[in-house]
Amino acid sequence: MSDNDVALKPKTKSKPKLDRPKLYKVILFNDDYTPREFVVMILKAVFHMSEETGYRVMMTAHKLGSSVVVVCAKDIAETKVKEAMDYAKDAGFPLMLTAEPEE
Ligand code: TYC
Repeated sequence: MSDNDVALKPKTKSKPKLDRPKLYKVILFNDDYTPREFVVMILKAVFHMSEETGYRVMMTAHKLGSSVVVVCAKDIAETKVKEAMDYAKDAGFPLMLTAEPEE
């Protein structure tokens, strides 16, 4: 190898791929006691849904047992779940929401 030659080292290290942070689903569960209008009010206040979207999501949970409300980052999902359930608890309703990681 002369002085001008550039020694090309085989690349042995590869950059570790950074995993994208997992997304979380906020799930709304049906119950027999929380009034429909209260559920819609929560969906509007906490999740910024329109009346129509809130009504549709509420009715999906009412008919099928549960409904996905939103998919977002873990901390946002958990904060919204707490906010919504705190509202319900204060009003004396057993409304249930959870934040679950997406597969
Ligand atoms: N099932 C309730 C009722 O008939 C309404 C309701 C809908 C409650 C959706 C919770 O996630 C829910 N009053």
